[in-house]
Amino acid sequence: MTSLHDRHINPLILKDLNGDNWHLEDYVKRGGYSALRRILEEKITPEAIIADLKTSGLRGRGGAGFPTGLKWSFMPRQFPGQKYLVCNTDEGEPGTFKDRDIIRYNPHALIEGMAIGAYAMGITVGYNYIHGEIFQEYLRFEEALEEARAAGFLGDKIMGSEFSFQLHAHHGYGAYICGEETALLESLEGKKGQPRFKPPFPASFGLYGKPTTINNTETFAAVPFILNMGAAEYMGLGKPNNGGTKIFSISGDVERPGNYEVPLGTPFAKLMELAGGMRGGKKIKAVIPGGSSAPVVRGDVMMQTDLDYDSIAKAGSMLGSGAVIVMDETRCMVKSLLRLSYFYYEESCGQCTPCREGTGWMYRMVHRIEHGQGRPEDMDMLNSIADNIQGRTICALGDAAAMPVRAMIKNFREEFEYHVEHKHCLVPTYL
Ligand code: L3W
Ligand code: SF4
Repeated sequence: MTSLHDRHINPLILKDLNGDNWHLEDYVKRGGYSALRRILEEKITPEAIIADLKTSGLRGRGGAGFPTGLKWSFMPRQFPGQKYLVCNTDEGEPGTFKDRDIIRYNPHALIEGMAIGAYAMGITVGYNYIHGEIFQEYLRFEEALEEARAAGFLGDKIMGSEFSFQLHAHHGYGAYICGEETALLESLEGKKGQPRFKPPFPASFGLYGKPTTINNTETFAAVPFILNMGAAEYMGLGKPNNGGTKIFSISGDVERPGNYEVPLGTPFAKLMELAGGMRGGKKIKAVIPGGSSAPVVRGDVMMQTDLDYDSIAKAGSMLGSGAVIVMDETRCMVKSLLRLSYFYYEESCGQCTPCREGTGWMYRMVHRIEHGQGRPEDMDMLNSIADNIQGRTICALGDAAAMPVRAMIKNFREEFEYHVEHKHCLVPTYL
């Protein structure tokens, strides 16, 4: 899967990438580092940059959609000690594969975005935490860092200004939970990657207990484009409360899976068209619109839904990280849920009893339904376990494990009941 195609709509981050033009000189030819240069030469104030981000409507692209300008404004300006900037490239959500393409094909957009963030929040040290299972991308990012340092875009007195910023890459070990921001910080500190209680949020107690701003790769990478094109114009690409473009990683039963950058608010049907439609002309059955943590939506409902935070919420799900998993009429929902529930069971860090025990319990129940040993009361029992996990854990993994279970049973209960009654799948085998 690659971002290297021309089927985006108004792309910014993925525009004009051909696989080889990731180097600093290519990025500069595309207008790269001009936002940082302008900020430093014209001594644009941090307040003005943060105000622009607020106007742009940029929201966190990692899953929660928290307003970026607001997050940046939390960073205490006059803090006497070290403050940190952290990028979360620990992309592990099933279905999500956009951040790896950003650091592989346009790494300098991230570096410039982080440098601008550091300037705006008065931070001198940053880290990019990269998922342990992606090696080439990690090496690519290290190369890009070297290029930026050699050209004076990182390091001491950037472009001859008084602004210094040291940025380092850190390669994780591949645990999904390290994508949760506080587990990531623990891991970066060299400890076991387990989430902390929030609050305090990283904004006040982050890396090594110091104020820390942590954003997703795509969020930082959007920043130079916003400042170059103008915050209002960026906002206008999308719709109110849903500014700008978003990269959607579309996978599953479509003809052309891959990353597509489109304005927020683009109809899902349009994204399907860009991705070549359903593979083999089959019918659409179900869509998980925001990474595996997002509740599944029936295909016919999704075909009437726009791709923005509010519209997807109205359809009963979440835009999340923008990973769109499409399932056709041949897919068994019980089997799909079995895969998902195994993932969360496997990835639970084990700190909270509802998550540690509940994910295993749900997995074993879905396993027995799938294998012809289900009981009529199992669906209600699964809902009850999910209820007892959701909202009762330290981090969002508990919710992420519970939501797909509830949504699958709500939207496709007949398939679960058929499995229990007939001890095999409802989906006709001839399809
Ligand atoms: C200061 C406050 N800061 C909130 C900050 C907080 C965080 C951001 C959002 O989960 C979701 C999860 C996954 N003072 C603050 C504050 N903040 N209130 O704002 O916080 P939160 O808690 O809403 O979300 P989260 O814990 O960051 C993220 C979902 O994303 N998800 C995840 C996908 C995984 C990937 C991946 O593999 N790359 O993205 C997908 O749907 O389930 O719900 O920074 O500190 N008062
Ligand atoms: Fe760990 Fe699960 Fe608790 Fe998160 S919810 S801290 S993954 S046990």
